[in-house]
Amino acid sequence: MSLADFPRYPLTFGPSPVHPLPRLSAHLGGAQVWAKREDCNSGLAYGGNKTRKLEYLVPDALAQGADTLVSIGGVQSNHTRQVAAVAASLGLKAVLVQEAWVDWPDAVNDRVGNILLSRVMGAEVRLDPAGFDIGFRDSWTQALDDVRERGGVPYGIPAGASDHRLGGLGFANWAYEVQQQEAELGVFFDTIVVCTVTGSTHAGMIAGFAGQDRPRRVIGIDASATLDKTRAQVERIARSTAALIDLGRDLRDDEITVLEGWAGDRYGIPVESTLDAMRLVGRLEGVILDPVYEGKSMAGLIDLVTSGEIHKDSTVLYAHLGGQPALNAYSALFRG
Ligand code: 5PA
Repeated sequence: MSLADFPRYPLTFGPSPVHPLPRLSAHLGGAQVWAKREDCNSGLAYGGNKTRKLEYLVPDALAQGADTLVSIGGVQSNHTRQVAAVAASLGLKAVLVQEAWVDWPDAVNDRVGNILLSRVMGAEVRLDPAGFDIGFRDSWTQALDDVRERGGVPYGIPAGASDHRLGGLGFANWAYEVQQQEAELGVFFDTIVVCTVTGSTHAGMIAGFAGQDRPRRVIGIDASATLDKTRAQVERIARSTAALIDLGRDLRDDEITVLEGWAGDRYGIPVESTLDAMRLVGRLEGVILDPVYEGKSMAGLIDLVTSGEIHKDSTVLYAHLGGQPALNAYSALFRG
């Protein structure tokens, strides 16, 4: 089966916007930096990268007769907020396990931002004390069982909609969307920079770009601070997605690049480079990044461009994957 053969339920506005970041590019004095904006890709609760992945999971959920989407993430998970929005828009229920992924002292951490939005949209939110882990969890299995016990038909969506047979398809499709937009804009992005945690965003891109003629670098910036798990998951999902869409060859190891150095010691806790990147892009471009994901991947991009690791002649596409609602739980960092 090729990618076009998989059913896709539209949840986005269409191709997400692509535009240059001229003041950031001038400031860095190196490569030309552009952004592709998954943070405004949909009218469903601000959208984001999961909305795009879910376009390929929803037909499967509907075909199975599901009436409840069951998923998992941290208290400020963007993913679970997008699951809540998609469920609402389809007339389904949502059960969300919200784990204590980040030990963050903000007094309103479990009341504002993403979790607030999920509650507004009617999701059943279950707070769970477990810490950060991108793997499968008993609490999630329990939530699936609870729905069945009540007589419902659950559809399980793992963390970040990643470790799922169809999880890589949304961003494999993104790769083809980029190719189309390049043709329209008369530009070629030789380097893509993307934040990676549960892995299927980056992995889907790798599989999608691998099917195109012109080679390019797809650089994943780790924001999990559990690099080995994330790298293994990216590799596994990239290979399974490539097989699923009949790439016709194995991926080479050099097509899978996850860089460390900008996550800090812990998932969800911004470090100085994260906050510097957020301020820089906010002040120069009026573009908002979050302290958990995009601030970290942008910090990576900034360093790679200024060090010349991404060459001066490069044209770089920064994948902005969303995440701004969580900023409400980090207000103390920006008071002074
Ligand atoms: C997330 C993920 P992947 O998990 O597909 O690697 O994407 C990383 C990522 N940017 C990048 C933003 C804004 C994200 O929300 N978020 C998770 C969540 O629960 O929100 C899955 C971890």
